[in-house]
Amino acid sequence: MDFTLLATSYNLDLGSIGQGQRTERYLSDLETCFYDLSSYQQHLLHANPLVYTVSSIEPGQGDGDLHYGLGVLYPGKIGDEYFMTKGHYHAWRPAAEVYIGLRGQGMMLLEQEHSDQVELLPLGAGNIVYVPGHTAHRTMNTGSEPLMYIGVYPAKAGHDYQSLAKTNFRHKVVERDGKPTLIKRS
Ligand code: S6P
Ligand code: ZN
Repeated sequence: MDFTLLATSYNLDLGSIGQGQRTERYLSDLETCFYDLSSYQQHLLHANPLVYTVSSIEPGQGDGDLHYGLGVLYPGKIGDEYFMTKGHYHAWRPAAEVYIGLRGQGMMLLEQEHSDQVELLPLGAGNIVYVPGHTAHRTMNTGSEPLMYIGVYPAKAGHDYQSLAKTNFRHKVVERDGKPTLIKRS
């Protein structure tokens, strides 16, 4: 256990948290995510913006330990599809997660692995989303300022991106009449 990580603080104006390990994802890292490939490639010809960062705090690695991370997801769109995270299952499938919205406006897409159950839930300042185990989850920024949230999850959860690499979720979330709309992929 790293006792120096028992207390930390976050700064939403800086989008930073304590001594968190920061991961950066640029548009070019998300090539399997956006359905409108020509808009995606067009965008990349002009710029490769930072889409999101995650800064994680990992005090312990035991079976009962928790990790948490501050996510900062920037606003933007590719065609009619919002800037989003890659999305993942937890490698240890039973691991659930709690997302606490701190600033901005967004949504979470949840898809259960072994059923057709799908949820599109608000995640912004004032919202909390519980992600059950065995559930793929992805976050979208549907607003015009950075979306900031904290996710708390079992230390042994891990990430499984591979299982989603082909299907890229069963649904996409696009803007229709100014609103986030869930559409089943054909
Ligand atoms: C970890 C948790 C979040 C995500 C973050 C980025 O279990 O769900 O910290 O890592 O939202 O998403 P992704 O799909 O790139 O890991
Ligand atoms: Zn997760």
